[in-house]
Formats: sequence, structure tokens, C-alpha cells
Amino acid sequence: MESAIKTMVTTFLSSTKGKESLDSQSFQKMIQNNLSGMMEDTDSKSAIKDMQQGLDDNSDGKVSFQEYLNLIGYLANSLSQKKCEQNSDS
Ligand SMILES: [Ca+2]
Repeated sequence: MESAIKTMVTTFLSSTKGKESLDSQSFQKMIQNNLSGMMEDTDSKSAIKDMQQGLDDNSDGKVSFQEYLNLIGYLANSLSQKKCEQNSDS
């Protein structure tokens, strides 16, 4: 658990390259390098762009740490729902 949280934070920090937020290019790279196993359409630039716009609460064209956490929350949520479905099937 602790290592997962550390990974989440260090992945964001290394992806922003010292900036406060992820711009389009670094967001795309971060998704493709880290989340292609968990997310669909990670090889589609337009799908990633749509995803970025969906996360961009303050519409500044960048993904802040808080907005990134929303993505993680969304992925964790869908993962837990998948697990629940698998458990109820068996
Ligand atoms: Ca934003």
C-alpha cells in the first residue's frame, strides 16, 4: 500500500519534469508508459486527449496533481467493480 502511494506520487513528479502540472505531451507519455495494461485506447492520441479534457476540472489544458488523483480514483474504482463482478460470478 505504501509503495503504491509512493509510486503514484513519484510517477506524477517524474512525468511533470519539475513543473506543477502535466501538459498534453507529458500526460500522454505518462499514460502510455504506465497505464497501457489497465486502460483501453492508450495508443490513440485522440482518446488520450479526450481523457485529459475530461480530467481537466479547471480547464487550463493541463492535468494537475489533484486531477491526476481523480484519474487514479476512477481507475481504482473501476478495478474494484471488476473484482466485485468476478467474485459474484464464482
Ligand atoms: Ca487542469
